[in-house]
Order: sequence, then structure tokens, then C-alpha cells
Amino acid sequence: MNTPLTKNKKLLAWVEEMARLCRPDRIHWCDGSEQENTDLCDMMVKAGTFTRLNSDKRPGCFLARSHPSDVARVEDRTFICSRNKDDAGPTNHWADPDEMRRKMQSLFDGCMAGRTLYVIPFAMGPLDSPICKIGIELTDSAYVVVNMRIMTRMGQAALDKLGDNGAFIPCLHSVGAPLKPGQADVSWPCEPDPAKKYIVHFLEEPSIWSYGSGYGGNALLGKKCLALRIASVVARKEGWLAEHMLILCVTSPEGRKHYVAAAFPSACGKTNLAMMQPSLPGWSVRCIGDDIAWMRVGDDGRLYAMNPESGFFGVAPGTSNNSNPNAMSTVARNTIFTNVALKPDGDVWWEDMGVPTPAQAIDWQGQAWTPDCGRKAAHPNARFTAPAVQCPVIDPEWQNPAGVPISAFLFGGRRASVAPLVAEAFSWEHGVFMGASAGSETTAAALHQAGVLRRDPFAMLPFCGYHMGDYLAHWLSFVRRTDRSKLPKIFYVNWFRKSGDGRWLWPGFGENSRVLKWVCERVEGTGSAVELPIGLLPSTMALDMTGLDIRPENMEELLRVDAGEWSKEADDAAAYFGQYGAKLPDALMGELEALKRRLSQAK
Ligand code: O2Y
Ligand code: MN
Repeated sequence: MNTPLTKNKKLLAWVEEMARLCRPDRIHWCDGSEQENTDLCDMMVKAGTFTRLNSDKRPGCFLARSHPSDVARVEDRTFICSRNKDDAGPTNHWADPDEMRRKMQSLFDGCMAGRTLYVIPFAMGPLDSPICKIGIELTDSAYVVVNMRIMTRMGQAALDKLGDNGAFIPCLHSVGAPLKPGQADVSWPCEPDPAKKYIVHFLEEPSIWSYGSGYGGNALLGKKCLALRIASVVARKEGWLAEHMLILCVTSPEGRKHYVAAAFPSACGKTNLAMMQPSLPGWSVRCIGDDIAWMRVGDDGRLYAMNPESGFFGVAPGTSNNSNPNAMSTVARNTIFTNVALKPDGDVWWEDMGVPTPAQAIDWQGQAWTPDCGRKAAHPNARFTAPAVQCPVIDPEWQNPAGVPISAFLFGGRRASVAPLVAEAFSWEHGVFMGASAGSETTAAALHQAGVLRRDPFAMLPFCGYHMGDYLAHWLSFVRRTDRSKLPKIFYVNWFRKSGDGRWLWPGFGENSRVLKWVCERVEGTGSAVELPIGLLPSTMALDMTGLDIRPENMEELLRVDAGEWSKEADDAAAYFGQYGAKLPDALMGELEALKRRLSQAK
């Protein structure tokens, strides 16, 4: 063991206790230094976990290939353990904390044999933020260490912030593949049986125990586990919000700035929107974060957001100079690629990268690949892990410990029909109703059947650590925490509406700046709107369509609100809300009734 880098007694005792349980061969306290990172990367290259990419093309970059059973977050193996089952609510997999603790003790018993236990101190959020939280992840995966170094503020600075007596959130992780004496390791150790993977959150402690997977959200415990599931519970107690939201800054040609936070389910282009290049001349968008926002009411009564992460863990397939040129620049160096293809020239490639398809490559499973072989070269959930500072449009305020004041929230999802391009809520309560009833149609790439509407309140379905009814009540409580006039305006957007013959009606990407412009104008009180039963929509001339050739009938369809379709939508939302039982806030039932009333008057 190298020398522990702290005198924090609780931390030292916990590491000792966990080491006794997991029985690693060695313990390494991570300082987060450049040298430590280089040593770990070199070691993983030797072990076959990492392939060093061509340094002329991708300096400081590596490729990892996971085990084929370990390619994504495992929602059905994600558990919320609270003393009271009702605290987890109907949308989480609840497990009894005592039983689960026993199960975890037996799984972790000796699980790190033959391996190194790495102690990763990390901070979520700028260290001086009033809501910055310290986590300590213990892991037997060097891949996790180097990814956590990009995704969080990791190392000595986090330990210094913790101090001798500070509190931390314990996060224990193992790939679940102990080595017998003399047993050779594999390049991606994990527990291949999906039924033996566990991503467990003990709410009351709070703590996180993750076993069997080395991939993404299952293993980088600062992200979905701490910054969303555990943080959502802590935030409710402490009076703030931990949300699955991107944060961006939009600036008008006159220099007026507005910060916007937006929640979309996975596979709706959050990273693309967060780093968007506006097509409208003179407008700019800067990125504060692409996935998670922590927000609190500031001294002036406005809601301030910060990004608790320090990197991007983005989906590679589909990322191109067309869809997201700023992400492409971000991943030009110092990036870890997981499950993309390797070209003969030592660079990476993935489907829809917007560059010529290579005549041959090594696919994400390490097999020879050609364009006609019938397989994808990159896994659809292949990822890049890249430092946020490398994003060419990172906002100068992105590390401001106070956060940035939010002017507007956007909620949305993929809807081929029914939902218009944009609608503004009548009030905070109506906006919460919009977020609560948001949903997305599944894509062919997802696990589920394509085109099925999956309601995903606030895009938090897989990430809210407690009862969704209590969560909605927490959102509603903000009208009592501050002056309602200081709260952000709320909008529902849908970039994905299709024509009757299945063509996208809206070009998306940089053209979404036209919607952002209207949002800014509404915030400033200048944009015009028409009142429809579902909300306030831009009047025909209100969206700036300069330079974009969309046929008037398509524009009409994009903004069409059909009272019949919306009555069915309201019934469907009501049925969905039914599962929250008595915990469904009255205000939301009120919004549903009011919507039905407005729709019946419109028929
Ligand atoms: O599959 C994984 O482990 C990653 S999931 C993910 C990664 C980055 C941002 N968002 C998500 C998500 O599923 O929302
Ligand atoms: Mn996400």
C-alpha cells in the first residue's frame, strides 16, 4: 500500500474494513496526478485493456473493448434500498436494505483477490460550491480510475476538501472477478452473468455498492449513482434539485445571455444540444454541462445551476462534424474510447462519424471487420470519455462555484406525432405537469420495441432515487421557496415530429437555435405567442425562419395541436399518474383537469 493521503479517521477505518472484506493484494490511494494516470494507462496497455491510439491522429487517447456482456447501464439490476418500501416508489426496484447488505457482504467477500484496490477520492461540483459533495470510490478497476479522473474532480484536492473530519459518500465497486493465485487476467474482467450484477443504493446511509460490471454508469459511481440517484434524495432533504439536465448559455447578437437547462431521456441528442452551433447568424451557444445539473435557490431568489461533472461520457455512434462538431473537437486528444472500431492507421471509427467508411477495421469485439460483413463496427452504446475543458464552446462560467442563473427549462422527448415543436407552460405548476408527463418513443437501437411511448418524468425515471410522487411534490415546492416570478419559465420541445409519410419535419441540430431564440424572447417578454389548450405556442411569424426553407404546410404541422389527440394524451397521462396513488400531488391532478377542460372547450 502507498501512504494514505488523509488523516480522516472515518475514511481510514472504512477503507480498512472494506479491504478486510474484499481482500485485495494491494491498496493504492489515488492522488489524481498526471504521473499516476500515465502509469495506470501504461499498465493497461501492457495488460491488453487499453490500445494506445496513433499519437499523430489522437494524442493521449486510448481504446478499450469491454466484454460483450458488459456494454451499458443495467436498469433491471439497479436497486434502491430504503427502510420503507414506499420511499422508493413504484418506478424503482426496491430491495430490503438488511437482506441486500447480507447479499453484498457475501458477493464482495474476497472479490478483489489478486487485484489492486484503488481508493479514488472525488468531488462532484466545483470544490467551493455550497452543494459540492465528496465521494470515495473503492474499485478494483484501473479503467474506472482513469475514467473517474476525467469525469470528476479526482485526487488530492478532493481529499483536502474532505479534511480530517469531513463526511463523504462511500462508493464500493468491484468488477466481480477475483483471481486465483497464478491465474492470468483477461482484458475486461467482469461478472458475465447479468443476474449477478448489482447496482445498489442504500438511501439512509447513504452509500453505493456496485458489483459485476466495469462499464459506464454501472462503474463510474460519481455519475448516475451519486450525482443523480443519491443526490436526488439528499437534494430533497436539503432543499435543492439534482437533475438529469444539460446546461447551456445562449447569447443573442446584442450580447444578451440566458442560461437554459434541458431534460431529455437518453438518445434524444442532449450532448448535441448542449454544444450546438446555432444556424442563426450572430447567436452563440456555450456549454456548461451535457448530462447533470445541480440547482439551488441563490441569494437573489433565482435558481442557480452547476454541472457536478468535469467530463463528457458521450455516445460515439452518430457523433460527427455534422451532428456535433464541438464534440468532435473535444475528443481529438486525451480521450478514452470504449467499444468503437480501430482503423489500420491507429485512429478510431464509428458508424455515422461523417468520414469515409474504412475498407477494413477491428470492430468493438476485436474481430476483423469490413463494411459488408453484416455487423456494426462500433457498439451502438460505444462511448468517449473526454475532459470538459477541451470543449471549444465550454462556457467561461462552467466552474463558477455559485452556478449560473437559469432563465428557462426545456423538457422533451422523441414524439413522431401529437407534441408540437415548442409550447410554453402557463405557470410553474403547469410546467411541472409538462415535465411529469413527458415521454419518448423508443428508438430501434434501444432494448425495447421501436416506436413505443415510454413516459419518463423529467427524464429521471432511471435516476430518481425516491418516490416519483414525492419528487413531483419537491418540484412544486419551489413556488414556496422563492418568489414565483424569479423561477425559470418552462417549455416543452419536440424536435422529432414526422410527416404522415414518415419524414422528419424539423431539421434539428443548429436549427434548434430558432426555438432557443423564441424561448429567450419569451423570457424577456418580447416574443409573441398564441394561447392553445396545451400551452403558449409561437404565432406563425414569431419563430425566426430566416434562411430556412420549410414549406408552410410543414410548419403548420409542426405547430399543430389536435384537441382529439391531446384528449387521448391526457387520458394516457392520467392512467400513468395513477401508479403514484396518494403521493400524486393535488396540483398535478388540478393541471390534468384544467387541460381536459380547455381541450373540451376547444373541440
Ligand atoms: O450506458 C451507460 O453506462 C452510460 S448511460 C449515460 C451516459 C452518459 C450520459 N447519460 C447516460 C444516460 O443513460 O442517460
Ligand atoms: Mn444521461
